[in-house]
Amino acid sequence: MAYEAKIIEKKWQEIWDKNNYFEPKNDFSLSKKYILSMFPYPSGRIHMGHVRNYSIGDAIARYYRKIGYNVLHPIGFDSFGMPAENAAIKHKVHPKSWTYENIDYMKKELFSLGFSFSKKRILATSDPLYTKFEQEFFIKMYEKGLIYTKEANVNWCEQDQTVLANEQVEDGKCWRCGHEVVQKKMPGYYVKITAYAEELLRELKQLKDKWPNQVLTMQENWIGKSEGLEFKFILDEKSQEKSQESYVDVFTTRADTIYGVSYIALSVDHQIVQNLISNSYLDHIVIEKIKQIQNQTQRERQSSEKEGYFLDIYVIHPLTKEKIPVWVANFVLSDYGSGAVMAVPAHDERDFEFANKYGLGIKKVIECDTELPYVQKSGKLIQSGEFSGIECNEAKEKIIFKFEKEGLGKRTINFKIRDWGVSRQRYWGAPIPMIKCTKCGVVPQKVENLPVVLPEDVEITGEGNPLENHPSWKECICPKCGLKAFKETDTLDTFFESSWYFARFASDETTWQEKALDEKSMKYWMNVDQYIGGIEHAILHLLYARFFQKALRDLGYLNDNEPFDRLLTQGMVLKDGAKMSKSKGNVVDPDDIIKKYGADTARLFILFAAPPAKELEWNNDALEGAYRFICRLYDKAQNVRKGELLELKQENLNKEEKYARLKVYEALKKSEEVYTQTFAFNTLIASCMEALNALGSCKNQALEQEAFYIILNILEPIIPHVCFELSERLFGCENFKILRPKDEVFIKDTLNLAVSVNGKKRAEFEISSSATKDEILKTAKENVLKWIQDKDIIKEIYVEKKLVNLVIK
Ligand code: ANZ
Ligand code: ZN
Repeated sequence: MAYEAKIIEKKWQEIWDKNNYFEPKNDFSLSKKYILSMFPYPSGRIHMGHVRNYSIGDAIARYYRKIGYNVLHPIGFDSFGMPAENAAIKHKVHPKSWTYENIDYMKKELFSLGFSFSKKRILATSDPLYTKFEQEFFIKMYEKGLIYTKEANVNWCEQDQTVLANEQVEDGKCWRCGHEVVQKKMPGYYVKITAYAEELLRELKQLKDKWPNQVLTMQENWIGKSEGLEFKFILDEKSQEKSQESYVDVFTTRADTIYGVSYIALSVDHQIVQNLISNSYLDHIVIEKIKQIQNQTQRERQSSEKEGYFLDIYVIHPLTKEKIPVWVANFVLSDYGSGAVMAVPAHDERDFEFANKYGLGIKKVIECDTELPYVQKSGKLIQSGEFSGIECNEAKEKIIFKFEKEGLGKRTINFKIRDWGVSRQRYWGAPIPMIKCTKCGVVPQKVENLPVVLPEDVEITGEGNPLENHPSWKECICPKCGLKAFKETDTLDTFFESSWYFARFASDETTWQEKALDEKSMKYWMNVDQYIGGIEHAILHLLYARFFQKALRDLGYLNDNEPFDRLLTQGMVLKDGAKMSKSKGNVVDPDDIIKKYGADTARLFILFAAPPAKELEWNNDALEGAYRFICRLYDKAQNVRKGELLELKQENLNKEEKYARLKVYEALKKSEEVYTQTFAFNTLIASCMEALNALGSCKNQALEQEAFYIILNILEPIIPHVCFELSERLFGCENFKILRPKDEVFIKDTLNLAVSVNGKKRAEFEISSSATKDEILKTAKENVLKWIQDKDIIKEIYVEKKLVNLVIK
């Protein structure tokens, strides 16, 4: 019986299919595990990153199934989005047929890898049924004030001709195509993620040790909570006249440094700056520069060299009454705090750099021996009036207290996170279910008329919004007044779809037609026990999904506060040191591996080559190695006695046999922690290999049987086809349950003892733990004959289970 991967893989996939092996049970009295790997975008083919992601998830899901859990392990497709439209432009195919053909192909690929996904709960987010409920959520959120529309500066990608969320701009470039992002004022819909900023931050604490630290830190920084003081600097009389404003509001986290303020810096979009421009108080060169800065993203402004201009106006310091110059500066964000900064060069990096460049004052107000800027939050205040001599943290509190008491300012909390802009000017997305009526303004669609579906007859040219350009699609009747109105022609950001698919999966599929989310299922299946996916989603998807969970909870759809209990971020798959990607031409196609070696080899290799969270370097030799291991397992199984397990008595085993059995049980013991805690599959596989080696030449049938029974069980989640096949042949498949480790196997029945002569260690020997003291001393002497020959032994000392010491003359 040679190992024929193709035949057995096909056989078992059919059996699993026929018996609905991997469908979740609707028996809610069982203990459950919801294991989810991030669903793929249907780009065309499965790549090695997918294979890795799904091999990890599948191993975990199969393990829990094996130990008796009711397991939900679904898969679907994140199927709206730009690439479908780009394909339409390039290959003249309809985005819909391109998408669904890809889905069909990728489904086949996924199932050929033997992943234990539920087949009844497969979905694609571009399905009209999915759109229907998504639009329902949109309307409910809109009615609750969690979605609103406004005209605002947005990130615009010229290449993709669409708006991007802040989270989708990376270093001033489009996360998708890498094109420069520009600022553009446009109307759009916004999701009020800021309403949950506090909760999103607070609950990160509960995810500690369950999510990777790196992800938690990234989310914490992105949410960016700061506590500080907000207060006014009054403009002097002449400056009020010029700027038509009476004061500048600033936000500071360092109220303790207030005596060190030497200038005020305004953002380029600040009202005062705008007023000075329209009243012609600024030089045209300066105006030009300001406009240039306005065209940059906030991020670019911050990363460029510090740049600014004196505005020729002044404010009065509220405590010292000094006259302080006001500047406009590129590093001041217009949408953070009040868009103005009280600059303290002596104690802030940016303020220092700017002051140095433009020769502005630098006043030290915290005692320190180091060079400026001194940015630590410790030390006593100096040159700070009544607050001099006080520790800065305490002084900060006192100053805030004073400002609040005298009505000059107030304690404020600011968040960096911004509301999520979800309008996209593209075709292949879920239409935003809103109507624009000239009489009634913006009106939601009636829920009973959902879904609002996309027209099929569109021309996709890459220029302009295809729904806007469609001759008739947008025309409709206003649900409020019945007059002619227009549909919103923007579609939703695809991250909207991926923000709730996990909840949809958890819903019993027999309820899918009627409702978005089935309450009983939500209670039972949510939240996801183990989520597995790429680190690239650390902020974007994982933050949106957490928001959605909370919003849906508050709309009464589900109960849990957090969607994902535990998160594993898998490392990238590399080849020749670089991420596998089409553009680098270093991809290995999973299909080729399956064809050549079989799915089990692909799975084994990918789980053996590196711990899941680490990068994995592709290695053809290791791939061959994985294949050879499976062949060897297969080979050895030939000699194993079939049928019922024979009785195996520990005391009847010889030394080699005991050792082999110990190795098998060590692997078994390890399997539990690997599958449920560490996910260090590589070490578990190594243990199985070791056990198989130790079994080497053992001729004990009972031992071999037991060893195979256990090893096949341990490896089934990793190489399921092979293990199912061999288990069936050897034991009949129904036996396929994991054994508990037996303690007796771990009890060692020999001792290792050292022998010293006059305190100097001379030898070591192994002896049965049941040996008597006389036997031990006798053996000890035999081991050190060389040193005690012809000598008188005056003392024999035995330290129990440790050593023998012989004292000679
Ligand atoms: C004076 C000061 C002195 C500051 C000092 C810092 C250190 P985080 O922690 O990120 O919230 N700031 C306020 N509004 C700003 C804006 N719109 N654009 C850029 N910077 C702004 O940062 C808060 C600090 O960033 C504030 O505290 C303010 O500078 C600056 F030794 O005030 B600070
Ligand atoms: Zn109307």
